Amino acid sequence: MNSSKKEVRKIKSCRICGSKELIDVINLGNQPTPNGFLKKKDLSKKEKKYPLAVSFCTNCSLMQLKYLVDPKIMFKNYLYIPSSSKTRLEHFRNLAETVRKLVKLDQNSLVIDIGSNDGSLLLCFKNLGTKILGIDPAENLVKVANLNGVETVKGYFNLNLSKKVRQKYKRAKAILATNVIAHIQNLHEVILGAEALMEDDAIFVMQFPYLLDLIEKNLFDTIYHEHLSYFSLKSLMYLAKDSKLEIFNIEKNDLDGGSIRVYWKKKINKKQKLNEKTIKSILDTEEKYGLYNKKTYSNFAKRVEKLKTDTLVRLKGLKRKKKNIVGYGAAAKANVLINYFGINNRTIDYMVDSTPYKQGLFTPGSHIPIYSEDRIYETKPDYVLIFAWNFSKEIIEKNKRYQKEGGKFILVEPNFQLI
Ligand code: JHZ
Repeated sequence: MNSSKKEVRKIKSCRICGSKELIDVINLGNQPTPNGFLKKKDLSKKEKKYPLAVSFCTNCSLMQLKYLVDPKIMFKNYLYIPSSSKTRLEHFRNLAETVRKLVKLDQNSLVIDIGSNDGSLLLCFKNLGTKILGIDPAENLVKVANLNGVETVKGYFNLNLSKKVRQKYKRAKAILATNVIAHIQNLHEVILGAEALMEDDAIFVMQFPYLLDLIEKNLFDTIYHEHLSYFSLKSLMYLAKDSKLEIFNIEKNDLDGGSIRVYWKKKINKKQKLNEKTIKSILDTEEKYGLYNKKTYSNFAKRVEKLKTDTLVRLKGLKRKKKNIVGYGAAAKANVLINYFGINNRTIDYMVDSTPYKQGLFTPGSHIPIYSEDRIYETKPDYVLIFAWNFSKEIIEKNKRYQKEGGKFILVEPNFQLI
């Protein structure tokens, strides 16, 4: 079943710079939303599918979804939680430590997390002894976070909500937004909202997967309905223009295939040093790589098409030899890859996932059942395809026994490989 007009709309201009010069990059077809896991009783019902395609703004170089799905459909009841991975939790602890040092947090400082999910990141700040507050639109997760002792306001972050929060609580010493900025339609409001909520010497820290890594490593499966924007630094510089905030530093890290962390401050705040050298060097690297050229994007689309063909040939080969294959990590990106490649529950017998909320459900589109991780040792499949490739190290490490007993892992990106 395809979506109704109200639930999805086509963009007309770039969300950062307003340019209408948008070129098509890749079309991943009509797909269900990537976290739209199904209960058994819903498997016979027609699933809603929405177009999944991205465009590239030739002016500011923001890659962005061509069609936007109503956020209520995706975020009201949300099944993804960051606490299902040790690697991510460790990353959160380091982030909290970095922020504490930068702004000298104490017991009176307020730290606000936008898209705070189950409160995992804020708990790291609570352990450091600061005041914390979450903001998240997912009804189910707001309940979980509050139960975890993380006070959380239910809502989508914008200027209006930010003013309400400022009135009820106070201004923050640090605002965080990890893996959430890409989900928000009005980015200028995010900057205005953050500015309204920040103490004069506060910082605002964003982190998200980096466009250059996505293109270079063929990470096409991180393109999905929840991610409206795929940022280059150049596009962020456009976002910063005319605002009262400025980017004072950028750090790269390996999380989620390669992410960048962007540090913002008020222009009036002279306490934080402006790291112009790093900013310039990243902009130069983007230019040299060709991140602003149309050709880079058409080449990317060709490589993804080839990856699809190669992967299907290899998987069919294994199935012909009667090998059984299961999937590891019912991530959002798993569903994009599965649905774009046209893989089904005859190729992948089942998926395992550490998230309790996903176990017992079925993957959207492909209807593959999801179990807890132990099942691998009960059925001993020949191959385990790691869909959560960003955690392949953690997954392989904790499943050494599976490999010892003769099992093999498969990774698809950047190229199909057996481990
Ligand atoms: P993970 C989500 O994408 C959605 P997803 C969101 N839109 C976003 O931006 C990114 O995160 C960052 C499982 N797993 O974190 C847990 C195991 O089973 O890459 C998860 O379901 N065993 C907010 O869904 C999945 O894999 C393990 O040992 O692509 C990983 O999902 C580990 C480590 C993970 O996010």
